[in-house]
Amino acid sequence: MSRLKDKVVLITGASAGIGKAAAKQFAEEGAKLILVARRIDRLQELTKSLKTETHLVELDVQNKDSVFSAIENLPDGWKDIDVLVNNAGLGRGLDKIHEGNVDGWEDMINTNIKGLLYVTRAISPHMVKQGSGHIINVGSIAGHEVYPGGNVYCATKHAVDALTRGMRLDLVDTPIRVSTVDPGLVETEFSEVRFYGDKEKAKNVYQGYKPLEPGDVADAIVWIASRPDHVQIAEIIIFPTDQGSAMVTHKR
Ligand code: 8X3
Repeated sequence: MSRLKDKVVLITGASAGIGKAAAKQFAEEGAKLILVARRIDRLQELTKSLKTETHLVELDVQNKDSVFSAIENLPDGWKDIDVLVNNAGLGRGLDKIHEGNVDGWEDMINTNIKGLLYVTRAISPHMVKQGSGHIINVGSIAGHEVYPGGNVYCATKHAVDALTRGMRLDLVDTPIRVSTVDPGLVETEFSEVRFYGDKEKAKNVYQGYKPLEPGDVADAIVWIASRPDHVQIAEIIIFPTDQGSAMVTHKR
């Protein structure tokens, strides 16, 4: 039987991409899901195909008060979260630093760093109290390398890397595990959001080679979460076979 059967898994950014794929895979393992996203209609649509118990939370992780009150007000039966997948994240623009869009910078910092912190701060005390739990952050190769125009996005993902390592240190005297999955190029809505809805530009990012699919990353997340309690996978970096580094992709 799967080690994830009846575990409560909370996924942020669950309405699309890696979060959605992870929801599907955790459901197949028999986990109970708290799905968090801004777009509740998309979550409702997703749950129709999930054969497991779900609880949906409409929430923008940027909103500090809403994050804490949503976690505080989880209904009975959903309060004891076993696995937190900090997946919500976005990129905004690929402009040089002197031409950057400041609102886009704030969006990235507020979601990728501050949102992740709010959710973690709201949930981790319960994990410590219950004496079990697993925090899985979704980072990026941009947390290990910097590329032109990546400036603030890369900074936020470097912050996620630092926070993952910091959390692991702070929680070492508890049974809580902390892991990160850091993908390279995955075909999701990421580039469309990065380029403010420019579908053509976004499509171009994934052309000429085979990018990762969201399910490839979800595979790693679910594998990490299903290791025995004494096994803590620190970090997994995943590239498509056609990618050699953040900057090097082989286009055929
Ligand atoms: C997204 C991957 O390489 O576009 O995190 O930064 S990349």
